[in-house]
This record gives sequence, structure tokens and C-alpha cells, in this order.
Amino acid sequence: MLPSKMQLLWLLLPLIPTVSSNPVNASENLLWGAYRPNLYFGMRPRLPQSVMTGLMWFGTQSFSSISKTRHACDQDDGLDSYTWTTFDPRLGGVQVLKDSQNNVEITTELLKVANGGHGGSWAARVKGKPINPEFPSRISTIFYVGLEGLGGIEMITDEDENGIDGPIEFAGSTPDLDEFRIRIIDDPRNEAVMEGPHAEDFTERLGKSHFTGLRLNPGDIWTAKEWIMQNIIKRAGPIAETYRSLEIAPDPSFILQLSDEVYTGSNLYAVQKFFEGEFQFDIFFESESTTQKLDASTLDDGIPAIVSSFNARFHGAFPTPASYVATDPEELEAFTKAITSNLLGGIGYFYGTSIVDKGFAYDWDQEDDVYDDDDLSKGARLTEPRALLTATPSRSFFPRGFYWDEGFHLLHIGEWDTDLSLEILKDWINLIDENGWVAREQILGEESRSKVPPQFQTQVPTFANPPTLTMAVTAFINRLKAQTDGPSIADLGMDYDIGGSQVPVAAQFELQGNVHLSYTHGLEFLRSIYHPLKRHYDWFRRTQRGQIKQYGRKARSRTEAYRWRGRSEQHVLTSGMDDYPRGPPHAGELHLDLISWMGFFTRTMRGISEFIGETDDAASFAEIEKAIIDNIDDLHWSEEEQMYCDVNINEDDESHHVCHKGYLSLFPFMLSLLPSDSPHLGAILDLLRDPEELWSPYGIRSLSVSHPEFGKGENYWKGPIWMQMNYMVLSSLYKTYGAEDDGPYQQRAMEIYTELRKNIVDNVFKEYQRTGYVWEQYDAINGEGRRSHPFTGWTSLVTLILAEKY
Ligand code: 6A9
Repeated sequence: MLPSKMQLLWLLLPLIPTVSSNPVNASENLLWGAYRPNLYFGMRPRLPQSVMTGLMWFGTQSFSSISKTRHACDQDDGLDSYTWTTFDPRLGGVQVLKDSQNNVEITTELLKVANGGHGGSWAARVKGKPINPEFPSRISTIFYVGLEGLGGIEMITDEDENGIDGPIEFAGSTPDLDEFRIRIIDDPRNEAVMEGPHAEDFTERLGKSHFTGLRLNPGDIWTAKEWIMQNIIKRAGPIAETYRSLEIAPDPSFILQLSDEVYTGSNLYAVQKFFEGEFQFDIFFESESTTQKLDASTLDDGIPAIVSSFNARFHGAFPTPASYVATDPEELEAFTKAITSNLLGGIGYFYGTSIVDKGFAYDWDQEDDVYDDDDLSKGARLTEPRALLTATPSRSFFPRGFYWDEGFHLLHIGEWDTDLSLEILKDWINLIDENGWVAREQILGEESRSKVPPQFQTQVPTFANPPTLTMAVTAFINRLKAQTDGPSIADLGMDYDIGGSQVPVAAQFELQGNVHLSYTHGLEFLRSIYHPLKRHYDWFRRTQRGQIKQYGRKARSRTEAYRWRGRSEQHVLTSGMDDYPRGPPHAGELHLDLISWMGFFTRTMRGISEFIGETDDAASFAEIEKAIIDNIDDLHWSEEEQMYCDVNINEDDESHHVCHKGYLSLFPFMLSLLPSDSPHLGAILDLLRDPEELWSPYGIRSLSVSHPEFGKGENYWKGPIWMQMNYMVLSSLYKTYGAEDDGPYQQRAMEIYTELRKNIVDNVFKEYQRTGYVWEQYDAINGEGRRSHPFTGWTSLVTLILAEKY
């Protein structure tokens, strides 16, 4: 389907300029990964068109259980739970998947060996055991490996039309990975179904591994499951037909088998196994350039070693402060380990085109049409392919990159592995286009698009989303500052040397903990992202500007007012709070959340520019920040309602406040933009703490329970409790308004903080134990998990909340 022009672009890809400063060696062991988080288990390297692997399984109790073949994470599969319980993208880890409909608990273990200069090798072990040992557990597993781009792969174990006893081996090579071997080896203890009615008809194929080699269009490897199932069904149909008239059918595992044929020029190979009861088998991917050879003992010894080092490090990175009294601290830690692991295991590598419409604008946005009317690129168009390493909100429902989710993901990832958070940040920064725009939702390539209804696929270059990426930058700077306890670059000077002996600054400011970057390389990195980041900031100020001139209101600043573009009558998807109540769309609207986000963005840009010594910029950011803070009060505070509100224009062209008690009302407070002695703080804390309004025993509600629309309509942002918003509330209570000696509300803020933190942690944990999952949001009345699951995107922030990392 892809035009050959695209193929050409792929070849040119290395020539497309990207942020050049690669944190030194930080990415060496990040080439291979479980970077297909949309699958229950899928490996690929962080390369545009290369090797992709996947795992599938189905029960063989009946012929129909083949319709319950597991492959891509899917809520409709109804797995009881699945999560990485230990995972570090640099090392590997352990994932447990409970599939009681097939009466099997599958464990996937991954161990990475990074050396040799071509991304290294890895070993995976797939284990299974019955969930209920009273019942039979008959499982067929299929592991596949496909090749998308240049290179080749072949099966080097001799073909046998009746299947293969013993290991199956493949040899392949690609320009980036060089030569490699893949071996799939059974544990000697495995048992397969050997008997049953008509078993004698199948003796030659019993107990063997079956295989197929298929030739797909190179861009279609992600559809492997379809072709593999077709291969099985095509073979099974006529055989099943033979037995149709007989009273007793043969065991489905004799029939639901791959064809044991390899087509010439195959680029997709599948290996199928059959088990009864407990089983395990190993997959070894060995780069010819690595010295270390892999076998079962590598996994026997390596996995427990990864688990224990992970546990020790986790304890250090996310300690539970004594201030939190837990009934079962061990279970609680297993929980935060699992959600952190699944956030890390949810990191994916995506590559492909996306759909952008440069010309689209709603009526109320028309005057903002920044593109030429006769611009030929108007209309929905496929873009050039882009690459992105990113965390994902939900492996089942939203396995792709989301702009404002990512800032929160990176806060969490950065606490574990700062360099990894910067690797991801760098990829996002590379998406900032020449105008400064980044699409809210990154739906890169056919596989990603296949999960999104067409009406949601198109991205528009005037549409924004809350600017959260600088959260990761600020956290990094704070870490650099704390760990070096050192001066900023302004004090150091870039060519600082020690005693005239050209000793690199890094040697003087060696870092510990999870930051492997030296101080100098950290600065270099910050400098390399600064200009694109500033272009992005300028894009926000330019394209999301509000019309302040129309207001009778006295505003101290003539410039700082903002309005989300791209809202519809019912939704403001760009704000991230899709169906939160607002006034009617109007070109004169001003949005409180957006001006607050701009205050936050400006403040963080000020911090970054100060740190890297861009002093002129720092001064102008400081001015804008002040103007924004002034205008939040001047434009958005309603004295009658005693809350901050949106602004809109009525029929007589007069401005008025649009007030809906909920998350929106909290923004200036939630982003710590109000001074701690603000006269408005008391009213905000009252609103927050009132059980008749936003307060629930499970966290802060998105909309007040007293609001006429509470719980109505889609009820997405009309009451339910969201973790990232609660994290921001907790963060500003803890760091700003509840901090010692800080203002008249210090004690009140700290009391609310303590209660809220406990409510949040207890509820998310309780729901995890009750349902096996963490959820996208929690019910405003009873605290139950709602909507997508597992949702180990920003819901995993509960780990930071427990550890008080804000
Ligand atoms: C719809 C349907 C299989 C909505 O977490 C990602 C985003 C948030 O950024 C946003 O604030 N979620 C929140 O309001 C999920 C968005 C999913 C949109 C895609 C396609 C898929 O059906």
C-alpha cells in the first residue's frame, strides 16, 4: 500500500537532521527492547525497519478456543491481570500474564546482553502453568520473527514436513544489526499431548515443533497474526473435514498446526509448540558480534540477578517515607514495583507516517488561519515518516505517544533512570516542526493507525495540548544541581578548566545515583534542546493567543491571554480535559487552564535559560511570567463566585466569567502560580476540601458533585478522579503552599496534603488488588477503577506520590 516515494524517504532518513547531542553512551544498551508494548510480548530494536518479534498463544481444549488467540493486548481478551513485575529497559525483567479463560499463567522473562557494538543479544524465557491445577491446561504457543527492511533471514535447521524435534535455528542479518542467530529451545521437562482418539493418525507429527515461513509485504509484518492463523486454518480445514462424520474428534492440538512449509524469500517465520501442564522454552537472539554465548543457564542465573538488583535499586529510588503507615508494606511495594515496571515496559518505539491537515479550522478559529490559502498541502495528508521512543498511557487501549501524558511519564521514568528520560525527551523534541508545533497524538504508521477510528487520526498544526515536556527538563536540572551541589554554567563558564590543565568539568562534578551524564554533557544536552524548545514555546504564544483587546476588564498586561484552538461545541480535546464544561465556542474566549499552563511553561523556560546562561532570554521570560500571573487575577478571578474561571463574550460583546467548579478552577493553584499569601488561596482550599464539592475519600474529583452536569453525558471529565491532576494538587500543597514558613495557609495545606495522599494511594492500591489492574480514572462516588486498563501511564504516578517525589 505504501507508495514507493515512502521507501525512498526511508533510505534518506539518516540525512534528516535531528538533535545531535546524544547523551554519551546512554543509549548503547537501549537498542533492543520490548518496544512493542501493544503486544503481550514483542521485541524490536529501536530502528526504523528491522526485526520484529511477537508471541501468541491459544488453548487447545477445543477447536473454538483458537478464537481466543492472544497476541495484541486487548481488554476484550479478559485477562485477569498482566504486568511486568520487574522491568528495566536496560536489563530486562519479568512479566506475569494471567489468562484464566485458557487456564494458564504465562511468564515472560527477558534478559539483555549489550555488547559487541550492534545492539547486543537477548534471551527470553516463556513459561506457563495452569491457574487451576484441577483442570487441564493445554496450550499452544507461537513465537514469530519478521524482517521489515534490508537484510535477510532464513531457517537453518533442516526442514521436515512433519515438524522438528529439538531446537529450531534461524540465521539473519541486517545493515544495523549485522549477523545474528535466533534459537528456540524447549525445556526437556515439557510435555505435549501425545495420545487421545485417532492419535495413531498423527504419530509422525506428535510432540514436535511446527513452523512456517511466509513472505509478506515488508510493511505488513505487524499483521503477522492474521497470516499465521490463516496458515493454521488452511491446513486444519481439510483434516477436520475427514473426521467430521465420526463421533469422536481428534484432539484439536493434532490439527491446529502450522503447515511445516517455508516459502522462498520468506521474511516472517513462526514456530509453534504444544504443551500440557507446566512448560517453558527459551528464545536466544545472538548477535554474532557479541562474545557472550547464551544458553539456559544465562537465564537461570541472570533473571534472579536482575530481579534482586531491581529490588535493591527500587528501594533506593522510591522509598516509602515513615510518614506513610501501610497495613501491608510488602504488598504495597510489590504494587508500586509492578506499576513502575509496566510503565517502563510500556515504552515503545514507533516509526511511520502520520496524517496532518494544515488547512483545517473551526469557524471560531478562522481568523487564525496561519497557512496560505492556496497552500497545496492543505487537506489531510500523509507526512514523512517519523521515529519516536515514548512511554504509552495504556498498552491495551492507547499504545502510542500522547504529548501531555508524556511529561508525567518522564517525571516518573526520570526518577528511575534520568538518561532514559532524556533519550525519550530528545525524540519528542525532534518532533517539533519548523513552526514549533508537535502533534498531540503520535499515531505513527499503519499498526498505530489500526487502533484509531479514522475521525481521530488527523492532527492539525494549530492544535495544542498542555505543555508538560519541560517538567522532565526541570526535574533533570534539579537533579544536576542537587547531585553536584554545584554552580550553574553562568558561574562556571563553558570552557571552565581546572588549574589550566584542561580537565573536563565532568571529572570535577562526577554524578552519582541514576544520572550517568556528566555535568558538561548535561549542559550540552540542555543546549541542544533549548532552541527547538524555545521555537515550541513561541509557537504556543503565537498560535494560542487570546483577544485581550475586546475586554472592558482592566488587565495589567496587554498581551498575556490565551485560548485553546481546535475546540468543538462539545469538546476541548486540546486542553486534555475533553468534555469538561465550558462556555460556547467563541473567538473571544479565554481559557484559564491555558494561561496557567503558559505561566508554567514560561517559568520552566526561565529556569532552563538561567541554568544554561541565556541571560537575556531569562529576563524576558521573567517579564512574561509576571504578566501572566497578573492577568490570571485580572482576567480570570471572579469575585462573586470566589473562584478562577474561563472568560467568554456574550451577545452584546461583553465579557463575562464562565465558572464550573472542578479541576479547571484549581489551575493557578495546582501549577503553583499563586503566591502563598494570595487572598484567593483560602477559597480554593475550601473548594478542594469540601465533600459537597471536589473532595472524595478517593481523591479530588474533576467536577464538583454539586454541579448540574456531574456524572452526566460521557462522564469522562465530569466527576471521575484522575491521577495526574491529583499529583499536581499534591505537588503544590507539598512543595509550595504547605512548605514550612510558607504563608498563612501552610498548616491547612499540609493537613489536606496528608489526607489526600493517603486517600489516593489507598484507593488505587485497593482497586489493583480487587481488579488486577490500575485504571485510567476512578469513580467520583465509590472510587472504583474506570475505563482503560491496565493504564500504567500517569496513574503510575501513585509511586511518586507514595515516595513523595514531586
Ligand atoms: C480515541 C479510541 C480503541 C484522553 O491518555 C491519553 C488521552 C489523554 O491525553 C487525555 O487527556 N486520553 C484524555 O482525555 C485517551 C485518548 C484516546 C483517544 C483516542 C480512539 C480507541 O479505540
